[in-house]
Amino acid sequence: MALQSPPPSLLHFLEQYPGYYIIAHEEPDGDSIGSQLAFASFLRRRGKQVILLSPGPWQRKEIAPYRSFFVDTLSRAEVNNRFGLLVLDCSSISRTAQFATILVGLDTAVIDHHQPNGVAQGAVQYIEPHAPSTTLLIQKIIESFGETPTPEEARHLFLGFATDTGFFRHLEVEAADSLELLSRLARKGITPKSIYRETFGSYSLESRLYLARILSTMEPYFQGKLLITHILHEEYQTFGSDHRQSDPLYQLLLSVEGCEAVAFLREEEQRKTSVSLRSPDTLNVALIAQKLGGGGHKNAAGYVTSLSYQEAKAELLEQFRLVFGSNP
Ligand SMILES: [Mn+2]
Repeated sequence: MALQSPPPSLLHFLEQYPGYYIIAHEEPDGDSIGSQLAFASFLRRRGKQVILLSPGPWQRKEIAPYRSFFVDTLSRAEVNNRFGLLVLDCSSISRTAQFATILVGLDTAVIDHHQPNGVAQGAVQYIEPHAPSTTLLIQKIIESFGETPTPEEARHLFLGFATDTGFFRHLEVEAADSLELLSRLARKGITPKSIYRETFGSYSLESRLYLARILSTMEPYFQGKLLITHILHEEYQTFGSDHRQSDPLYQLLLSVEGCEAVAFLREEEQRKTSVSLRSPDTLNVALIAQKLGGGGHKNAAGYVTSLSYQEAKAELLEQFRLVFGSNP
């Protein structure tokens, strides 16, 4: 399946302004940050001013080295109204926390690979739900101008692709087109090996104990079709927020025989629980996440609720009861 190319309206948008704010969703990840960095570098090469914004919080190790390139506060008075706004890896500035009210009114283009939950923002949209990462869309934009990414841009683009695809594991029918784009990054000297070492090595021992703790909370429901794990507010504090990584957790649980979905509930505050959903194959967890106020992809989705862990779990089990048509 060929990935859509950027619409002419977007290429025009990128010529139109002397400068751009580039922002992406809160809780940045490799894809949002990699997309922002590569895009900023490319636009600067074209003589544009760029201000990179990120609402944070910065929780992931693989993006930590880039934090100093991003601005995390901006007052309404400081906003340059001659700039355009580029929203990446989400389709609404409502996902940008403190910036959502500040950037209202700027001409906006949205570049995203999620199916929009509701109406996407911006007069200009490049939304390709078949793209496994936003970085591939940025690469397609760069190539649409007849340019190629610099080696540094290529490294940022590869990083986003690698993290959003669980290092290639989640690629499906879009693989052929994606790997063609990737091959051009590899020609710049960016290899899976170098990105893997940079991204998935050097974790603290504590981060592995955190995984062990979560794994030990695993409860099977619906005859093992749904596996639920969690961490409570107090414990979440104890483990600290540095270098937490849950991808290996999903990898372990999704490989359990008979498992059709995995849920990880993180009670962040007494009345705030974030829920991550994964499925190995056909079960579409994005539909459940959307019903409960979130979004995502068929096999990886999530939402945040103002419920305690116990309440959030009850609400989630009710949704899965409808999916499986039986009691937990
Ligand atoms: Mn993404």
